[in-house]
Amino acid sequence: MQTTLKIAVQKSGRLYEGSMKLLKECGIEVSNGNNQLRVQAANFPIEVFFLRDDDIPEYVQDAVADIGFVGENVVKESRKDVDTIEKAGFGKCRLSLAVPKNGTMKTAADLNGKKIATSYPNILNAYLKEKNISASIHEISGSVEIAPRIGLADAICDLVSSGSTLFTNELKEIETILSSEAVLISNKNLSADKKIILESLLFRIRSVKKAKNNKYVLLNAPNDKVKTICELLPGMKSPTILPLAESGWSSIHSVIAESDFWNVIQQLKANGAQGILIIPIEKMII
Ligand code: PRT
Ligand code: ZN
Repeated sequence: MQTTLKIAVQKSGRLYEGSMKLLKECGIEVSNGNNQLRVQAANFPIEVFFLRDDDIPEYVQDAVADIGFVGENVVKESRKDVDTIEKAGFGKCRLSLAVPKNGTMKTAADLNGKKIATSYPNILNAYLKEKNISASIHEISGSVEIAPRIGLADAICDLVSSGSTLFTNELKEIETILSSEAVLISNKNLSADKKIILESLLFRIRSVKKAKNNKYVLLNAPNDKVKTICELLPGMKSPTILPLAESGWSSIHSVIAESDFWNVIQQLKANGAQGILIIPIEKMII
């Protein structure tokens, strides 16, 4: 029988879409039409298990699933014995301390002697210990942001992404304890067969991520500016230069990092580049 790798994905919630989209971008077809608990991919040796996110670290530790997509925040809080092998590039958020907007507390040190509500007691406890802050932790499982208003706690420690929940509840962020995103975790004792499938999946995930972080750039430049412009475009190896039908002009093709994008574009224009096209890359294999 052919080996399959069992991958845990959040059944519904904030990580479901991102996980399924990443598998699709990796060319893996998974249909979850009937809201099933487990589905075999059509064209890759993996079987997807749909689970609650909080259960994923334990299931991966216990080899119910071999690997899984889950928030780093959940992995750290659960303290399960699993390997974190790759950042997945979605589900970004931060675990932060927040206090009433109009109160007197301004820094984490002001939390000494106070009560903090959170769903992340383990991470918060480790942070308070490290910073030598003596505060009590009140563990609640949901709607943490209303705790100060109803007198349940003085401050909160909760996940933040846009900040609008804090804003609506008249809270302000005073410290980030953890920056988080979805990660791929793995059981520590995968068989050799499963490791091979995992390597192949990782190769695809990395190619997709690399492509997202880079753009393909095409531009025209007068020949006397080609050298200067090429120096601005680091490229994968070196840029491709092709002569244009119009004499004295060339077309330059290269790849630039998303993060350099606007800086480089300004400099290219300033150096005589024209007709600049920036094109998304679907997969990038180096
Ligand atoms: O049912 P199940 O147990 O599987 O799901 P869940 O309800 O426990 O989790 P879910 O779907 O809410 O979140 C899954 C994961 O998404 C989290 O563990 C994080 O890794 C990640 N994530 C990313 C977030 C957020 N962003 C986020 N903003 N998880 C929760 N939030 C909540 C936060 O708790 C707060 O209530 O959104 C609110 C704040 O959002 P902003 O945009 O107003 O700042
Ligand atoms: Zn959950």
